[in-house]
Amino acid sequence: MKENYKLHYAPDNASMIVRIALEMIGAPYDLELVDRRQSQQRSPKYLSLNPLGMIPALQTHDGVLFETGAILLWLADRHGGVFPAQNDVARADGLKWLFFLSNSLHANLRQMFYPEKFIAPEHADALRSGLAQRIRHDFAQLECLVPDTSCVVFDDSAPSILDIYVRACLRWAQLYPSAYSKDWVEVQHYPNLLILAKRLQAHPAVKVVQREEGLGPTPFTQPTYANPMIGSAT
Ligand SMILES: N[C@@H](CCC(=O)N[C@@H](CS)C(=O)NCC(=O)O)C(=O)O
Repeated sequence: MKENYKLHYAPDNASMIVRIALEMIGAPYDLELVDRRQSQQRSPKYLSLNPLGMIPALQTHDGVLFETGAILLWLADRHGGVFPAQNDVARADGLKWLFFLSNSLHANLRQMFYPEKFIAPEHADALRSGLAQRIRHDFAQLECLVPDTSCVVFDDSAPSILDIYVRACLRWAQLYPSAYSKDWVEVQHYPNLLILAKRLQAHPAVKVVQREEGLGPTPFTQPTYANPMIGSAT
């Protein structure tokens, strides 16, 4: 018998997206906490799994995967049901937006949350104000997609990895940077994203992760800081 996947995670980190996908797919997995209070993501043991020192990493029978988008696509291709398959006409759309989420929205959020990794401290505020504009524009692009019923990849009747990824980004943008005005992202401008966020947070797969990672009662629409029983988000 093949071993379960092992997800190296921290509560409310990008691993949360993968964990929700694993729950949705119904794939068995074990968890290994990366303790952020001890910066374990930079420990030699973790770097041997993900040399980039970022969470998540997923151990599979094919080796270790990292980068959230790559893990999601690999899982979707292996298990089906959460992203258009190779022969589905919707796959082209799906790929465009998956790469956009990973390369643009998620990457922009990363700079917004950790400016010290990208620029000298005295320039952090200027970087953040430029990024805030770009991130609002990224969400606005996604907001326009939702009413387009031909775009099956943003369809809450069968949530996709894109739906999970977008809602996680929406959650974090409402919470972080923690010492920053909480309404910088102006979520009221994205009513379509919020409607689907409300539906997604009622999904049984989300409920499991919400409970286990202490994400609060409305993790996507009105998020509160994670209060996990084990580990910490930052
Ligand atoms: N490009 C990475 C980004 C992952 C990422 O930003 N992970 C954060 C947690 S949400 C992290 O590891 N932060 C700790 C650090 O950078 O030291 C991915 O898509 O997986």
